[in-house]
Amino acid sequence: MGQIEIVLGDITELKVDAIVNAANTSLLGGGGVDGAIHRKAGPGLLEECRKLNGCAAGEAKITGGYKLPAAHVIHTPGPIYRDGKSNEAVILKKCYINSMQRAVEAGCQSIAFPAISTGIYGYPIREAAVIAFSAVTEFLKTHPGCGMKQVIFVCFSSRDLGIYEEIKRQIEQ
Ligand code: AR6
Repeated sequence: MGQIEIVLGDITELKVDAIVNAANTSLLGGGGVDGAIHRKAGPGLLEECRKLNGCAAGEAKITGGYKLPAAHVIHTPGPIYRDGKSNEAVILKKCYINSMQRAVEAGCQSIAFPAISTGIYGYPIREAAVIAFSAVTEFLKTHPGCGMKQVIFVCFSSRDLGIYEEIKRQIEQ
């Protein structure tokens, strides 16, 4: 767990090797964190995304960071939350695992995640945060020597920050 940090703030301001975008399957931009990332990265990002032919929910594709301080953006469409019984947890876990995989393949040593699916897509924050921690912890355990030194969970509200900190404490016990 030593590599995992939680911060409150705007993911578009982080100077890390990769930030993760909670995208949609078109990869052509949208609202929320997706909109913020595209606005700050500039039109080059959209141009590169157009060539990717979209992305299925749970999968992840990597691009450059353009005008962002981050070197890369990893785009992953999360599940749209329906009732909690429609494969949402499986898809959300895949978002974290596949994003870690893309980052490691690109030689990234630091990565920052937003709380995927918990905004416009309606995933309950507490359940989503448990999945975020367990997926990343599992990836780091099963990929020793992958070179990932720092995983940052970026919370956009102090309420989300409190929930993430509580879950981290529970897991560390
Ligand atoms: N930095 C960090 N976190 C942020 C930022 C930011 N700048 N802005 C929002 N968040 P959402 P989703 C948080 O809605 O639920 C888009 O239209 C936000 O508070 O961005 O996966 C896409 O194109 C929440 O905790 O993504 C899709 O259509 C988290 O990021 C759809 O929204 C995710 O909220 C994806 O919905």
